[in-house]
Amino acid sequence: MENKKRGFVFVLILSLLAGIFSGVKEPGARAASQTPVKQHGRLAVKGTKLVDKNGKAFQLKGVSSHGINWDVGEPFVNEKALKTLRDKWGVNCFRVAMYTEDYNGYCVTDKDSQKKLLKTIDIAVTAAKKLGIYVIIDWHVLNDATPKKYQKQAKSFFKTVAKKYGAYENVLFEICNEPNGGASWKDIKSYANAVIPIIREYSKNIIVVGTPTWSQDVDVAAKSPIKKQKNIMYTVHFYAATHQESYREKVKTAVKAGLPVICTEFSACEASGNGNYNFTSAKKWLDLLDSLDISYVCWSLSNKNEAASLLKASCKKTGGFTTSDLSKMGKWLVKQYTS
Ligand code: IDC
Repeated sequence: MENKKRGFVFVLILSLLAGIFSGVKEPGARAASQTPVKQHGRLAVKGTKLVDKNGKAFQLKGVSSHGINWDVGEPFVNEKALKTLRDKWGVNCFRVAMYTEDYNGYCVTDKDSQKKLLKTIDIAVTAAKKLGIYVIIDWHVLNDATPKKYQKQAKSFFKTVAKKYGAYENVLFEICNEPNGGASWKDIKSYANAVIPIIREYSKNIIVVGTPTWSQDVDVAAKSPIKKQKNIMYTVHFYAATHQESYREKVKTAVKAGLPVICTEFSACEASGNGNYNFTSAKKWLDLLDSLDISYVCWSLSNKNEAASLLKASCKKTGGFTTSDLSKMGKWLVKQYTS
């Protein structure tokens, strides 16, 4: 080959190789350029559906922290853990759950602990923003039964977090996890009508409202939804070994009546968070929710020795989990989210 031709072929090969290698990015960099939030932006409600910035139906597939007021919850709320969830578990949403009345809950603890709880929420929101995943700030009403009990504290809490994070595209607000006991839909609505306008001063993002009987009665909420507010969703929670066909019917009824439903908490175990798994029932639930484009979030990222924990009790890592760190529930979930 003449020198000139040889030179040409050499340059051609070099440019081909350069082309190939410029397409091979470091996995982290690729993930960052295509994060769920970059792709889907600010979410909204259209009819019964959660939609993305292009108005297309969009499903959140998430994991919830355990209570950040407990040491089985708080340590797992960190960027490294959330990155593993995004990159290896197929998760696009993290729920940061802060109990209000149970042990060390926001409304029953001292000022220093309250500051620490706010700091943990900040870690979750900051990490989620950086990683481009959605984050739900959850006011975890449980032992307190009615959200009316700490309405004053809730108003002040949501003012703080909405002011701080309300402009972020990736933040959702869940204003009462599971009203129960005597808390009627009327009580919940009265609470929601007090808290929603405060959030709306700073944010147009999705607000999730709990429903009566531990967030099971979406059919009841559907009969009388909250008026004059946009981007409101109503939550149904299920623990598949306890809640079966009749509870799935409630979801169908609610959606048929036009209610935008989201599932911010579920597991395949019993409602106690423990006991047996029923993966057949759990699969039926996810199939139903998929068919209706309903988002779901699994309880919980913890190594507590209970069935709902996604990590084994022996897992001492707080991030960078591998398959061997996952409980039976964790393995099942990752399979659902990644296949
Ligand atoms: C459970 C935790 C458990 C904790 C308990 C406190 O898994 O470790 O001791 O709360 O009462 C819910 C609640 C959620 C529960 C979960 C399992 O929203 O807080 O977590 N559950 O019982 N609703 C139905 C089930």
